[in-house]
Amino acid sequence: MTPKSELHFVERDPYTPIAYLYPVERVLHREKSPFQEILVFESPFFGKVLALDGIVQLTERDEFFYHEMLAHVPLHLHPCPRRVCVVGGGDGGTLREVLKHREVEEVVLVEIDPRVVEVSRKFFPALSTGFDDPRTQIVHRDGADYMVGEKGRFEVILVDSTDPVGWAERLFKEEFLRATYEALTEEGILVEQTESLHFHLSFVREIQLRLSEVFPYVYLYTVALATYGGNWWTFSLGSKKSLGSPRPLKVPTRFYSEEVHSQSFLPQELYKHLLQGDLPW
Ligand code: AG3
Repeated sequence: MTPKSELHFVERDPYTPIAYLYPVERVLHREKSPFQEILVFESPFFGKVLALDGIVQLTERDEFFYHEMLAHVPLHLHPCPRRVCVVGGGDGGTLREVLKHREVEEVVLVEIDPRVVEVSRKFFPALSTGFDDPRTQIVHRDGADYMVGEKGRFEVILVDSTDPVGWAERLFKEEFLRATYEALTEEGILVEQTESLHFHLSFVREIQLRLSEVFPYVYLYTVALATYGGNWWTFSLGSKKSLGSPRPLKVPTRFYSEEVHSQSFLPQELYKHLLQGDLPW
């Protein structure tokens, strides 16, 4: 354990029943943007860490688990994802994964806070590789406002948001989900990051039910993460068409694979109980 005198970062998330303590080697950056407090620090095990308003968004050590799962599950399920929208994701991690797909011709990154993009460029070069790709368009707008104007434009929409409080809250409301439905093409797929199955169970259920008011086919898949509070992290997927097997693995990955893909969906029985609201925890 680290001695008491060392500097620590304490993540105190009001929606998480425990706090996480990260030893801090160095604070690399700290600012208050018009939208949030942005903090980058170096931690011995996790490497560089990005926190927004005191909540850890990514660490160099485990970011790829989350970003690969958010991007590659839907991108391997869609027959030909040409145009993709990433809502949030200003660090560029999701964008990096999306751009690995050769079918992708255009990615619109809708990030409300330009400072997150700039901070990522400076401190997270391994994540921000896609910002200058000719297929990338960066739009600094509220994702919920942006989506309303788009009709039949995207094959896949990925919501890489912060927790569903503050600016991100609207991204989980029915109005936004309906806007994404309209913004998707005929076989379109939406995925939202939807928090922890341990700590935010009723939220996960609520989103699943809300999604099924809008999309005919709704699914839930998960990944185990080292750093997000609750660790058993969920992704909620809405699709206009019923989904089958994924296309064969198309891209280089560190974690995602065809096997990981098929094992990531919640077992039927658990899923049924989740929807019924009677999971035994
Ligand atoms: N996605 C962050 C997910 C939410 C983190 N929540 C938490 N730690 N309580 C955005 C960052 C990765 N691109």
